[in-house]
Parts: sequence; structure tokens; C-alpha cells
Amino acid sequence: MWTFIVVLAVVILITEKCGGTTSQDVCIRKRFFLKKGQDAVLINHVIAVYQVLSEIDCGHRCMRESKCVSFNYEDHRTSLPHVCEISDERKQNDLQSFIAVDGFSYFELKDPFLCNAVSCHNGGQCVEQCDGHRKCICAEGYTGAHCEIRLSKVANEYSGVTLDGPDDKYRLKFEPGGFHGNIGNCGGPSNWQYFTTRDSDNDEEPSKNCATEDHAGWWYKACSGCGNLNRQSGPKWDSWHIGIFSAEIKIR
Ligand SMILES: [Ca+2]
Repeated sequence: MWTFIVVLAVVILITEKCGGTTSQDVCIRKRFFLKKGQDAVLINHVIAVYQVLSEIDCGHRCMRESKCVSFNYEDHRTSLPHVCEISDERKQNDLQSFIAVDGFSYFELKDPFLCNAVSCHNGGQCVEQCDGHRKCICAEGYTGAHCEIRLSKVANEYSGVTLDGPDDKYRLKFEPGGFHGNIGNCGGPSNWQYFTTRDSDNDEEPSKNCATEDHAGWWYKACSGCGNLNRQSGPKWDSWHIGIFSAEIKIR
């Protein structure tokens, strides 16, 4: 039997799942370039020039450059490679720079990058998603659609904690009045509880195994209780059923 102090530090972060990673190729195929000029180019805004094998290759080059919104493609030659000039401007914003040049075509991204119109606060950066939406990637310590929410750490401390050994099924006990913290006392329901796993049902639910129900081992009294940092669907504690980014149990 050991006696020690347990400090629960629960870092709250309202998470937004990304919906899976889309490969760059798939991402590019979902975009469209429109040919908006034959025998014409946009000058004065070229940010890079490449030798490419096709207009698709040129489109790929543009896609890989976050500032690119259009490109000139040399398509009159039968021999390869062709010239690809990517630009950070559209012709409608500078018609004087849209000039006739035989053998070139001018393409524009169908959907403009709108990150310039998206405000990401507190050091967040706007990125365009494959589906065309924009999203702020927040700096550490911030969250929210525009990184406007500062994350906070919350922690509870339980003093006088006793964790029994395997013969007593790792029963957890707190001394009375040993709770201090700024998030709900979800350790309370675990007081004097044995540890339950799928193959060792020690909770107080007569017809259920809470480790099976909640997909996690814990010091259950009842299933789906106030707090469980091991849940398969993510930690929960007090009113935080979703959005806990990380949780730690520390011993000192
Ligand atoms: Ca049970």
C-alpha cells in the first residue's frame, strides 16, 4: 500500500477534428483552374517561373504556392517542357498588366484564396482546406474559429491518497477534506472504489461492467460517471464531456 499526493492537471482545449487528411493530389483535383485568356498573359505579378510538362503540372505548381491565384502557360510549342509562370494576382485587379502574347494561355483559380479576409488572432495562421473552406491554425494556448479563445489549464489536487495493491484491486482512497482545485471533484465518486477492467468487474453496477460500457478501465462506482480520463471517446471531467485536449495524473 502506498500513500502519496495525486495532482490531476486537466488541460482544456476545445478541439476541432480535421475530418481526416486529404492527400495533396486529391486536394488539387478538387480545385479548378479556369482558362480566362487565350494568347494572353498577366505580367508584373509573376512570383515564380517553372518548366513543366503540361498545364496540369503548372496548376500543381500554383497550388503548392499559397500566394498563387493565377498562371500563364505556354501552350503553343509541340516540344517539352513548357513555360509556367505563376502569379499572385488576378487580371481583374490589374487589367493593364493583362496583355496579348501569342502562344500563352492565362488561367485563374476558380475559387480565390480568401485567407486575406480571414482574421486569425493571437498569432494564428489562416490556411485553405481542400474543400475550399478557410481555417485558422491557432498558436499554442489559443483556440476558437479565429483563435480568439485563450486556453486555460485547470487542476485538482487530492492529498492523502492511498492506492491499494493488486490484492485489493488497486482501490483508490482519498482522505476527507483532501480535495482542492478549480474543476469539479470528479475524483469523489472514485473514492473507495476498486479498479475495474473488462476482465475484472469491480464496480457497483450489478448488471454491467463499466470498463466494457465505457471502453476504459477506471475506478468506477457507476458507469458513465462524473469523470474518466481513460475513455476511448476522450477524457471527460465534470461538465467537460468533450474538448479536453489532454489530461495528466501526476504523483508527488
Ligand atoms: Ca459490474
